[in-house]
Amino acid sequence: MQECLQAWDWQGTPADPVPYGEGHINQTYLVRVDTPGAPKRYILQKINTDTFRDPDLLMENICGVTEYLRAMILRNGGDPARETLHVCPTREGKAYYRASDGGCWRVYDFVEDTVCLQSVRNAEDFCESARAFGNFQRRLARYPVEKLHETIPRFHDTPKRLADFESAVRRDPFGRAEAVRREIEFVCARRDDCRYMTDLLAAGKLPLRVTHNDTKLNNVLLDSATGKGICVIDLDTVMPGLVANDFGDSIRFGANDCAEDEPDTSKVHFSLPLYEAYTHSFLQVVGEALTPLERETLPWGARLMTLECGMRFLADYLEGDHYFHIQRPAQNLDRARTQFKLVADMEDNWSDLLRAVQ
Ligand code: ADP
Ligand code: GN1
Ligand code: MG
Repeated sequence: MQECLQAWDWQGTPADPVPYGEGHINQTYLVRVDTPGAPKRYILQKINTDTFRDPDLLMENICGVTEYLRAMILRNGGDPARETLHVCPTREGKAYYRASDGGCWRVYDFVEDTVCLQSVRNAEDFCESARAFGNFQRRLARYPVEKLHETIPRFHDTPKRLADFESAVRRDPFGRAEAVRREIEFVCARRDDCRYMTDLLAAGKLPLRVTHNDTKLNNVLLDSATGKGICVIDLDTVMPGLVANDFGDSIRFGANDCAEDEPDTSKVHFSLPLYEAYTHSFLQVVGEALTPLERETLPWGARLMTLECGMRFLADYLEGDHYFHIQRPAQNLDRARTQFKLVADMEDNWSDLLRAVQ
């Protein structure tokens, strides 16, 4: 850690980094620097290079997108220090530092006076996250797509995720499959659903847009004074994708009153009012830009992002929890179960989900 800290010119003395946040992928730390005048805070992150195989291309994406957003925010009279991430270059002017042990580290300015929520406090929070993600997508609508690298190939290719899941079940390297037969059956019964969006894409009926691809509530920062959604973070997965997936991933995480890893599924309920609130705000911001079919398929985005995420959690559980960080055994199984409960609830309320979008 000391070696790594020396790679940046902190303009003061950095305190020992403290683990921060609840992301499942990278290792995130808060660094406080006592500078002459006010102390300054930074986010120091160890990039998960098992997940993001090519940190050069990853950081090229993030720098490209944040510089583009910065210029646009400035043109519109906004405050780029609060409305977009800012990558702090190393002493050598690089976007990240490769340590002697091969670990890859990056630093962002900490976006101050914001809150990052793990669940919505009220519908207004959820609407604010919808506006923030909607604006993010709108601002990037003309970003040169050819500049974006695919940081995780086929990230939201649900049939591919299904195939990976089925392979984990077949291999069952930890002998865990027998005890989760019911969950496996749940997925198998929905095999055909998995192709719904990818078939439309393959048929040329849905456009690819610049999307975030990981639009959960804790990837947006809200202003702590006003509650306004101001900064979209966690840009590792910005890639060409489907609008419905960005919409759907937000719904998956936020449209319920439980934690993603709630062990008691009887407490997990899909919230139609929260879904309606998000839909309303999201469409207010991006609605005009969507094709009729994009709009119609938003509920499918919710259903499939939730199913896909459940399959990913369950596959990781079967494979020994090597992808998503866990703090306790069976946490990934609990996560998978909450997702499946939400999918079942969405199916039961399907006509309401469709109606809200109309
Ligand atoms: P992961 O990919 O592991 O989810 P994130 O980039 O989402 O990592 O960061 C993890 C957490 O750290 C976020 O949920 C948020 O709480 C916090 N965070 C990340 N970047 C910033 C930032 N620039 N300012 C304030 N908080 C941040
Ligand atoms: C991961 O990185 P984080 O915690 O914001 C994952 C998402 C999942 C999410 C489930 C790169 O998001 O795809 O939907 O966990 N990110 C990656 O909570 O795999
Ligand atoms: Mg995150």
